[in-house]
Amino acid sequence: MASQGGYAEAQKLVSFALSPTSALVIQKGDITKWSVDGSSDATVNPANERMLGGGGADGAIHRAAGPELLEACYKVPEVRPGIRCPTGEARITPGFRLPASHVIHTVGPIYDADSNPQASLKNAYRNSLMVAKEKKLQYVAFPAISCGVYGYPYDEAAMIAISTIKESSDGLKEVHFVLFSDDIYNAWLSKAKELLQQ
Ligand code: AR6
Repeated sequence: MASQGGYAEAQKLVSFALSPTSALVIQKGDITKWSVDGSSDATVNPANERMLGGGGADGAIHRAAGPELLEACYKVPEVRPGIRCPTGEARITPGFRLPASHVIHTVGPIYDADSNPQASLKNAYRNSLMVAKEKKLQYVAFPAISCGVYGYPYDEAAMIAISTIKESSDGLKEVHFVLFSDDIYNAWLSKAKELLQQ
């Protein structure tokens, strides 16, 4: 584990090696401000199945990206009436006015309504990483998918998020978690120490 000074201190940024060529970075902050590279990076949007915006991080991402993002979302084909991205799947659009060049939209489970929320949350992370790799992106930032409106318990979500990234990050340089609140940041950091430190 290496913690860096300056900006890193302010963002409480901590990084963990996943392999000799890839790292997991955990930081506090606002995901709408995040970028690393500007041409090969993506912000993950915790969307809903309609994929036309909403509250929470989804609303903030749409406001920061501008109305072009909603136009791009409308162009994503529906797989069933009104549904562009079923739970656990992922779709990609440009990032428009966001600092990151792309947005990967994924849909996590509604904790109390999903028959297998663990599998759905794992799929949301795994399919987001797969989409990033298909586009040859190098840097991806996730918020705590399903941990807001969708009600997923933080500790359980942290375990699934970090273990899935550990299994599926080959080919990416850095996977970031940009976490809004202290309690979620602390849950992620303690789970990363448990799962990633030798
Ligand atoms: N940067 C980083 N994290 C954020 C930000 C931000 N700017 N804003 C909120 N969070 P949520 P969900 C955190 O509710 O649970 C939407 O209406 C937030 O504190 O955004 O997957 C969609 O349209 C929480 O920890 O997503 C869906 O209908 C985490 O992001 C539904 O909410 C996720 O909270 C999706 O619910």
